[in-house]
Amino acid sequence: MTRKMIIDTDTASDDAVAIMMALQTPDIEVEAITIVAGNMPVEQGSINARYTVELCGKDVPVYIGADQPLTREVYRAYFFHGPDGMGGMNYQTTRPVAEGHAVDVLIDTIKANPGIILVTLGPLTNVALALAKAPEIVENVSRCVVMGGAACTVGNITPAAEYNIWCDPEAARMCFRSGLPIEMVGWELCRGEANLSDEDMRYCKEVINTPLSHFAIDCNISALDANRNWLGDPGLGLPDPVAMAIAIDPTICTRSSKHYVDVECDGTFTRGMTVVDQLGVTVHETANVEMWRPLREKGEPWVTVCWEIDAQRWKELLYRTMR
Ligand SMILES: [Ca+2]
Repeated sequence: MTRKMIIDTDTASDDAVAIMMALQTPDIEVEAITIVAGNMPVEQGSINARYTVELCGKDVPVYIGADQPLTREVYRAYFFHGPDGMGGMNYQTTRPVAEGHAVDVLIDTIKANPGIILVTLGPLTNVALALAKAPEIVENVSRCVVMGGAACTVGNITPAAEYNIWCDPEAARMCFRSGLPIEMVGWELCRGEANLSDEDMRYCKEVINTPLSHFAIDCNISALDANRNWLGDPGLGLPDPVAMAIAIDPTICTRSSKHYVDVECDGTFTRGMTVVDQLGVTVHETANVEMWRPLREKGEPWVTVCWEIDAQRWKELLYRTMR
């Protein structure tokens, strides 16, 4: 049986690999790709997504959405992904942008496909706008896999926050409070042994040696550099593809648990921090945790936090989709 999916993305190099993985998975049917502002302006993100769709030989429509966060000024990630978001490879496509606004497409597609899987690979602006317009869509989403946040650990854009959540914290808060069945895949899950090592990248290019395997590594050349020089990781970190791997095969996440998660919007040092009630302390009636009441009143914790992945199996899934 095929599973339906819709992908919301600020398509830069790791998003492109995640999109490729979904398109290359036989039992996944991607209904639409919606572009949000984040790493890239929406026009560039849409070129990168359309090029990826074309390279995979598919026909999935790509729609443009919000070109800035709800209330903040947008902050791009050129420093990380290169001027085009694709390591300076400047891929071009003749495929047109699909007509319609991403927010309406999210609403209509989710309404038309009960049980659909929503995967978010960028700031949550489009999804928050869709929820504001049509909160009932929450009921139709079977899983909402969010690449975003940092569960009880360091951030990547500030010491406290991961980029997607930090970029539009108000939107993220709306999503985390909405009741969407979020599976939070923090950026930390792509670090360390989940990085592609030099040997892994050589394997992709020389052993798998397909147009897709070359594409996946080539477009991430800036990201590889930034990951090593800015973040001190050993190789290439691929946050969006790790989230997509879990969306495709949930058993790649080997340890998870449900918690209340809220997003810091006002903090001087902690804007965009995903605050996870890991120990369940907010259930106690104390003045210290009064601000968690809106979440408690919605019922039991519903956000699934992914804590660990099987790094070898994530890589095997990635390799399979390159062939
Ligand atoms: Ca992204």
